[in-house]
Amino acid sequence: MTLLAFLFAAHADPSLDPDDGVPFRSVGDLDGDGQPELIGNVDGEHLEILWGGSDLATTLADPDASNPSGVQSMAGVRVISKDLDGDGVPDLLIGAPGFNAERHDVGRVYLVPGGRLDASVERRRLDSIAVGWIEGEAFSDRVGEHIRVLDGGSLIEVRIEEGQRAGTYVFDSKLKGPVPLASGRKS
Ligand SMILES: [Ca+2]
Ligand SMILES: [Ca+2]
Repeated sequence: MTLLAFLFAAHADPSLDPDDGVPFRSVGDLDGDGQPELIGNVDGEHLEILWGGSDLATTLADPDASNPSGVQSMAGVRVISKDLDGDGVPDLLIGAPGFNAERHDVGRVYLVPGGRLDASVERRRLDSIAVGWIEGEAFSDRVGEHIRVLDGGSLIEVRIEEGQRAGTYVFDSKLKGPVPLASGRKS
């Protein structure tokens, strides 16, 4: 059995709870061929999309991978798959709470429209395939650790657990470019 076949088989096993550490989870059919795709982080550094019904994979490279600290962004520790722009194709919200920029663990949430991806794309940097991202600003904001989609997909909620900025921040789901945490509606 190939690795891909194993991963698909493991995902199909109903005794495995995807919230309980299964490394790959289904994100729906991104390329419209009727086969659902899987997403996961195989090596701690790269997020992979495995294309259903094929042996093809797309690597979404972590912009932090070249960070001299060697600390990775944990991209994909949270992934939400939902059609946010109403084109019928699932879109991906990808949490990367360990993203560093100049400060440690500011975190990001990337929005990758499903229609931007297909099995012919072998490798992209996450920040080049995303149309926008919410970005933390201060040490240990860890944006992306807790994310939810609200109001049928029109809003994105980011929750910060600890520190001065603790609370929930709500954003319009039409993200464009970098969106600072402070521009969210705080509650
Ligand atoms: Ca597919
Ligand atoms: Ca969509």
